[in-house]
Amino acid sequence: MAFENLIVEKKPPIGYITVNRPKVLNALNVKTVLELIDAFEEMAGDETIRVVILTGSGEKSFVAGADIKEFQNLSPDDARNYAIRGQKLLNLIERLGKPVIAAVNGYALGGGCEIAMACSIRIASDNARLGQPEVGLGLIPGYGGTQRLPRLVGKGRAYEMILTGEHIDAAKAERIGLVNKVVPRDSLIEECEKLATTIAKQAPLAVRYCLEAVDRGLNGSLDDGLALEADLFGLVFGSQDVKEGVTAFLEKRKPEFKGK
Ligand code: DAK
Repeated sequence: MAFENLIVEKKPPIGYITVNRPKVLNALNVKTVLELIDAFEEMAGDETIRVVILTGSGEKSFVAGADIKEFQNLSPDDARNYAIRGQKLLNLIERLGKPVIAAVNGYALGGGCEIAMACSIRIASDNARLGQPEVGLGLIPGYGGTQRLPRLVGKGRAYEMILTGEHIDAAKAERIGLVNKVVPRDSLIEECEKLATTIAKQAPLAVRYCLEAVDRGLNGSLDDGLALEADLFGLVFGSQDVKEGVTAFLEKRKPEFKGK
């Protein structure tokens, strides 16, 4: 599949999606959102890909938000379609069935911060700056920022970021739990690859069910989440991988998981 605004690579078990509009700091126009949907669907359907790394081109930016130029003549109907497309993309990332690591290599603002929050794990370079500046444009976050940010950092800190629109640096983002880890810019992708490789060694079905249990569980009550965990725990016991994992441990060898 050919992309105009993305670089998409596969080095199994890792898939790489890079937003490639460095001149506008990788701002997301409609075409890029549509291409991201295609690229993530492609990664979801490829069994050789176990973890996806999402990043931005250039030295300065992960994604500096939605492309503000496209907001100029947006009708209410356009805005509605805009929202539907964006939600489709972010839900796809969050429910891909395989982990997505955001390699936050600079500005992650507005829709950029929201995309990073839909990823399973965020690793930031030391020059990263994150924020939800929408109120300064007369907007509110529209790709889930009002929902995912408080879930990650708590209500007070989320209010502070959303209501002031201020950017925070990588160290603060790590301190409040918005990113998992901060690493030097030059080793960002390498650090993400190390993490991806460790995850890719685990049983694929178990990884998928863990993602589902955490993601769906967080959206409901504790009782519903525990019931879901029990169901998935039962389901995973029907897999060949659980037999392989347990047998390999007892035979003191490395397991060979098949994802079945
Ligand atoms: N859109 C379009 N162009 C952008 C851009 C953006 N978000 N961010 C940067 N650029 C462009 C700049 O216009 C500039 O272009 P030229 O002037 O060279 O043509 C180029 O990128 C370089 O940017 P700067 O010259 O400004 O670079 P600086 O280093 O001085 O500043 C900056 C970097 C990131 C602090 C600054 O560029 C900036 O503040 N950018 C805007 C960041 C921002 O406000 N982002 C949030 C956008 S609002 C919705 C769902 C979601 C959303 C909306 C609706 N619905 C459900 C309906 C999402 C909204 C957003 O993301």
